[in-house]
Amino acid sequence: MNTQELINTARALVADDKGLLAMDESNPTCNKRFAKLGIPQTEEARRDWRELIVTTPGLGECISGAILYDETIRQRKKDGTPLIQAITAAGIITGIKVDTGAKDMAGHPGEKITEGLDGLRDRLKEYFQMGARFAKWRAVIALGEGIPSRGCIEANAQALARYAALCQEAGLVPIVEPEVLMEGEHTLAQCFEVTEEVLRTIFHHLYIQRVMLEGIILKPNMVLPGLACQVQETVDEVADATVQCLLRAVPAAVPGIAFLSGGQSGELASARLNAMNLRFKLRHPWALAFSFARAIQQPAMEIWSGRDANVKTAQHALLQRARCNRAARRGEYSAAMEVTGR
Ligand code: 5MM
Repeated sequence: MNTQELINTARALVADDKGLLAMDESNPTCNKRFAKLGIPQTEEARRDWRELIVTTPGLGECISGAILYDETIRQRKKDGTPLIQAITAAGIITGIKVDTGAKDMAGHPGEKITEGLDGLRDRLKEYFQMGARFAKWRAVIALGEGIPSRGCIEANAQALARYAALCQEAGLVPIVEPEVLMEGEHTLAQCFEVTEEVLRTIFHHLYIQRVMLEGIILKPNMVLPGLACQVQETVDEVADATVQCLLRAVPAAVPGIAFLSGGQSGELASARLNAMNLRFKLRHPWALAFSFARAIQQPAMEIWSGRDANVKTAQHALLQRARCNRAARRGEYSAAMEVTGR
């Protein structure tokens, strides 16, 4: 493990007010999103979509790293250039999703455990040789009657820590992603309590597995009320709760926190990130950044809809959402930016 290289990569991922673009949807997830828009669910269409993204002019001004799926990292542009080459040319660091998905957890109805540790050391070696410099693993925690259980939190935290240790051994910065889901009637206070417990457990296991905290990025959920909760707090209340929770549970040695959007609208995700950076300026030890998939991609995908003629307009929409999120990192985002992009 080259410690300094890992630290440099982790810092670069959150430098210059940039953030990450998650474009690592597995084929079933990508196909589901395509199906809603009438886009063919083929390898070629998935390639075309990812090519559109990584060739967006100016994307590297706002995006520091792109998280790919195994199929994508092996794909080439229509002209034969490897996609990974196009990403590097744009000044973007290549990342790779390495978990093999969240599966039903035995003995724990309604809960999931993320798999993918078997053979991971060899897969990481290959991804590093291909040019990847960071990786991602997502644990999924659902809230509901009697859940999450301690067993589910512990098992997922241990898997995340073992994955992170293997990544650092291979020279890849691990993105540690615990997602407390938005689905449900739970309150913001309940999300806070569960998120804090999950994060504290994860950092305990990262310590046990000897993971160097300066060489990771945390990718958590924001602290939010459930989608079906009667009370939906304001943007500022969400920002305050999220940062308070993170201050309690995330060590200062971690260089960056890059939120997932989790199904929030692009506008809301930007507004909440903006409020965090504005209200807590200089009072948090880590960078507060983004690692959004839907909150960056969705409007562009709707415009593209699988048609070559729409590529340029879709790229414009993609860049606009990326710019809004870069502004949110500076506390300079406003709803007006959604129209002007600046
Ligand atoms: C939570 O999902 C991650 C962030 O995306 P959003 O900002 O849209 O919430 C995302 O990276 C996710 O892990 C990938 O899309 C992979 O998802 P699947 O379910 O296909 O493994």
